[in-house]
Amino acid sequence: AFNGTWKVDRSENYDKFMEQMGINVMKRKLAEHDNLKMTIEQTGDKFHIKESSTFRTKDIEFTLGVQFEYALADGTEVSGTWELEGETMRGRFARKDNCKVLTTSRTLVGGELVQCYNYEGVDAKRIFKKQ
Ligand code: MYR
Repeated sequence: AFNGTWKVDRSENYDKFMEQMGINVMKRKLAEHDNLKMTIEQTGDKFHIKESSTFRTKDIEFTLGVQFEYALADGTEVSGTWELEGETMRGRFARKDNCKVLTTSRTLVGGELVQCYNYEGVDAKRIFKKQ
């Protein structure tokens, strides 16, 4: 159901979330307009995601429930897993630099893909439209 190409349409509280992550104001301004696009290809419990933004293009592969490493666009390295809970993908990732946990989820709401983020008490959302 997540398969397809998703382009970010709007964000909620994303600036505050990035601030909590320790990202400086200049990078935050650029990140607000990153034109993030994700092409998601799910085959069974395996996912292949092609991520592209004004920062980079990146290929990500993971299996549900299996730990993997990922570097955020600002270089912050995290390690964790995605799980499927009903129709919702739930991710739990620990930063390698401080061991603090970032949780995230992906769910489909009215034809849009809603990705929620939480880090140290701050929640944000990014909402994607299918291309
Ligand atoms: C993926 O499924 O796209 C790869 C794994 C995602 C890991 C967690 C993503 C959190 C991204 C937060 C961006 C925050 C920038 C401060």
